Amino acid sequence: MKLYYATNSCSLSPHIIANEAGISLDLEKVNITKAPHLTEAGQDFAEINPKGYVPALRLDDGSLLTEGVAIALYLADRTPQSGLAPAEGTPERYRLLEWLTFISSELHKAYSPWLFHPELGETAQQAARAKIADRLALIEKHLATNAYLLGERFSAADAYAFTVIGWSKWTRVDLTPYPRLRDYLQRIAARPHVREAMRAEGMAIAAAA
Ligand SMILES: N[C@@H](CCC(=O)N[C@@H](CS)C(=O)NCC(=O)O)C(=O)O
Repeated sequence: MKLYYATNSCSLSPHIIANEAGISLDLEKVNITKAPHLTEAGQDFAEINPKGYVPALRLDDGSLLTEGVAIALYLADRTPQSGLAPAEGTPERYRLLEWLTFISSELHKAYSPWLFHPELGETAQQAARAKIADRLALIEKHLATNAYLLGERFSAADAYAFTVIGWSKWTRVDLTPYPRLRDYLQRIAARPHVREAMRAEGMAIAAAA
């Protein structure tokens, strides 16, 4: 399988999940900062994924799977023993879907594109920051009684949350009101498979908070 990724982007999440699941991926970097987005092999990424964004996963049958949540579940389900995704039909599975959806629609898409494009204006950015603050407060509360989003065990949702909330340092989202969240991010940042994914993508290995 090959993961199309961009450094410092949401594609870190499936990369972490693959590492944690013991799945070895081929990696191809995409430059999403310039149009057209070119892969490191020089191909226009739109020819590979017409949606134009990462992550995208080339499966072993040659087909392409897109959307971070779908890719996260696909990878986690390859190794049920990893505990990254509870089994289908269990109550915990729906909790995982609940968290993945929350991170995707309420956090990921509040940080991005709004906080990465100053040209969108200070009013839009302040509105995005206010929404993000409310949502981080919910996670902070959850972490009062849970080590991870699904309870005591690291799951695919934590890989995604770590990736997205990790953007706070570049987007002026203040994490000081959330001590448990900062501790959670640091615990995840210390995981060997997380460090390995970050290193492979050329990211700075440092505490996320
Ligand atoms: N709905 C997609 C969104 C993915 C997304 O926003 N990817 C960003 C990086 S975090 C990207 O590749 N942006 C480049 C672009 O939109 O041109 C998903 O959840 O996977």
